[in-house]
Amino acid sequence: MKRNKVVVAVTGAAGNIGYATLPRLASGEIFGKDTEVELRLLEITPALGALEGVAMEMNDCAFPLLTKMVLTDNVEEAFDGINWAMLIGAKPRGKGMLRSDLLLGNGPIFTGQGNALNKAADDVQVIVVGNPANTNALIAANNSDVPNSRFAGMTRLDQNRAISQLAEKAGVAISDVTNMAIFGNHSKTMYPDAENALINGTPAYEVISDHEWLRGDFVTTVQNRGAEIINARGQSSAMSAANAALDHIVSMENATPDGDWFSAGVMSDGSYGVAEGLIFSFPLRADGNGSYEIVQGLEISDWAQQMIDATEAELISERDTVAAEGLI
Ligand code: NAX
Repeated sequence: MKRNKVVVAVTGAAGNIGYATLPRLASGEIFGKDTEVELRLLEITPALGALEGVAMEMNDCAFPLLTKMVLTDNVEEAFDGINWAMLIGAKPRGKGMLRSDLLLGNGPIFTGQGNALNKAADDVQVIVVGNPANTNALIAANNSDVPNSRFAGMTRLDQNRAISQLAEKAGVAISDVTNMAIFGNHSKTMYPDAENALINGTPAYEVISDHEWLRGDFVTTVQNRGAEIINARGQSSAMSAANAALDHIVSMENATPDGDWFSAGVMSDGSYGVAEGLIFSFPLRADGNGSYEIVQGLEISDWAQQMIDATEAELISERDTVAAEGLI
């Protein structure tokens, strides 16, 4: 999509993922070298000082395309007239916290932000990164007049992780791996679908003869990669998460190359038998004008169906938890 100017809100802009996101948004790499960028940087009040520091660094990058930055703790101001919302800010999962605690702790952030998105531009698109991303996106969508199809929960990092694993195993370049779908939740139940992935146009299952790996370590490595990075780095993925969120924007802004697809959690319309109304990751194709379709007709083996059923069950339970609290 060609624009002269784009206005992007980034929540949690002083956080780790925000720090890795902002320079690339302003560099021209995401929206093109002819598109001016205005940034709305939202933080909680105690983090505004840190945000000032990030903004100083952004100024010191002297990006020619960056026309304006608004630093605020007011969500209405942050979302007024925006074309893209990157909802990154959320409370982190503390020690001993259950996933349900995280859901209920972060839920109210996304009711308020969903509501404030009513002030956005008519073409606004939303990518939710803050965890639990799928259900946070569901909460935001349910609390907003913006059409449901504009909300996505990020599973692009999982897609990128899966592509990287397949490329390494097959000994090919990253760009040789295509058609990598993630089904379901951004969580340990997600299903990275190698059965429909291609390597240089050939099914991954033909190129990689180690099918035990494809159904075993490949899946668990992708599912557990976030935890593995925390163990190694002492902090959760930030550079790769920022990169994935930006990849998502590029994929939504441009027509998907022929025959390929990308993944994001979007509102289920019942495709693949998934309960309607969940934010569920599917293979998608974008038309380059702000719309996408869920790719239909992929072959799903009995084993894959069990994986999809498990991640669907988790998302249904998350939905029921937030519904019981009146968040949707
Ligand atoms: P940080 O803790 O470094 O930064 C989060 C920032 O959000 C903080 O600066 C905080 O002040 C701000 N914040 C909190 N509540 C806010 C609110 N109501 N409005 C605006 N800002 C608010 O975390 P970071 O490493 O940047 O991660 C951010 C989120 O991404 C976390 O929820 C994390 O779990 C999630 N992730 C999602 C991934 C995905 O693939 N979907 C992968 C990476 C990451 O784990």
